[in-house]
Amino acid sequence: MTPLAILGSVPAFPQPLHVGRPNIGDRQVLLARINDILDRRWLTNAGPVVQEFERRLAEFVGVKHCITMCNATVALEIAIRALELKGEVILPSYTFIATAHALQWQELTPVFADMDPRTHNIDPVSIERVITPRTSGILGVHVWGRACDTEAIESIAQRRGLLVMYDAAHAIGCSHCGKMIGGFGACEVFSFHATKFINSFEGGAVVTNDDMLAEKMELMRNFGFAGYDRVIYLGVNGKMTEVCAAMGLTSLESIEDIVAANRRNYMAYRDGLQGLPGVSVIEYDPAERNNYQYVVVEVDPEVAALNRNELVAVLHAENVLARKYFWPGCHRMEPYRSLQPNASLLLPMTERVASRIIVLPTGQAVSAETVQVICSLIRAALAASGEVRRKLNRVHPP
Ligand code: T4K
Repeated sequence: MTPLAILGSVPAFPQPLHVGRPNIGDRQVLLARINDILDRRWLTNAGPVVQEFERRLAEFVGVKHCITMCNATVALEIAIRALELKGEVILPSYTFIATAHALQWQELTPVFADMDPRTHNIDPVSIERVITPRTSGILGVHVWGRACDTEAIESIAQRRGLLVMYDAAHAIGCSHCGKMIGGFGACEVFSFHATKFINSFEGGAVVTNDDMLAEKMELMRNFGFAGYDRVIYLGVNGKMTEVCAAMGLTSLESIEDIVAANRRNYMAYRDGLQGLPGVSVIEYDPAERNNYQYVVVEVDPEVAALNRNELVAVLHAENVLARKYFWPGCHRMEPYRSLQPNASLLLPMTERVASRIIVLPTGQAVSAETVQVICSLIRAALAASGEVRRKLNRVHPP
């Protein structure tokens, strides 16, 4: 039986094992690109590397326009403003806090809809329930890279005269009904944060097929400048730097290797955790393109021998820094918790699922052997659940 640190053994890993260790790509290619940037002395403001990254991203996703930004949060803010969303915008509560903040930051009201527990994505039925005369749009999120029900969302939007955009921070390299994510709604937003599958250190992009919207966002990310000394919009500084684009481009060129590593780890987790009552690894549709960047485990506390929080405590003791994304849901974080104290009444599935999720380490920095060790730790903890629970109750009394 695998010894457990929570019960007094040495931790399985001497160093912390993070969920989001960055994938680096070809270091020599990256360094050569950075050298060129330094030689050119053109460091930001839509330089040649940014332009190439945008062209290659648009090609990869199959859209007309790609506008890179300094991060996805600013990209969301610019897209929301360019679409002229007003009043209330409906989004899932089960997302990273940036989705809600991007609305609130502009003094719009984020209205939280519940999730479909089978997909973890926004539930179209719940969207219908929270539409009011003040609603101007729907901001869907493709959680874990699994697409929202875009058909249902777009049909609601058409019927009710709403705009639709998507937060696709998790979804570069994924498809829906055979079409790459990036081409749905009025526009979609990708994140290239260091912890993302494709990274540009920090970075994001809005992709769209709408020429006017693209032009507007391009101006908005550069203070609204339409030429020397001529400002035609309220703008901000949302630009991506050349060095970030160099990293992004290099990362994009390694996409197949990164997906292969993610997929290998995902399969190893699935095999390693198979047959454990109440513990399931979420599925990715094999008929679609997936990036497998998140390994997400759902723990049913009524069936599994330990609950989610207990398993996370066991893993942290082993230096496996598993995460509880996106617990407790945006509606339970500030300022939404104070502004909308009753939001949870309409979010039963979000509350239920958010308390069951564990996200496990993966990516190129994690080997298949490491995955096997993590799986045996989970198995061992569940097998010794009585002892583990007693120990945890002593350390953190319930
Ligand atoms: N929409 C959605 C749906 C999102 O998930 C996100 C971001 C956004 C919008 C906004 O995108 P950006 O504005 O960030 O482009 C992390 C990321 O920071 C965040 O980008 C991501 N979602 C979210 C899901 O995860 P944290 O605060 O939970 O973790 P963080 O950044 O501390 O990193 C996680 C672990 O990775 C760390 O414990 C250590 C390790 N790590 C981190 C960094 C930065 C490394 O090993 N190396 C690194 O360089 O948010």
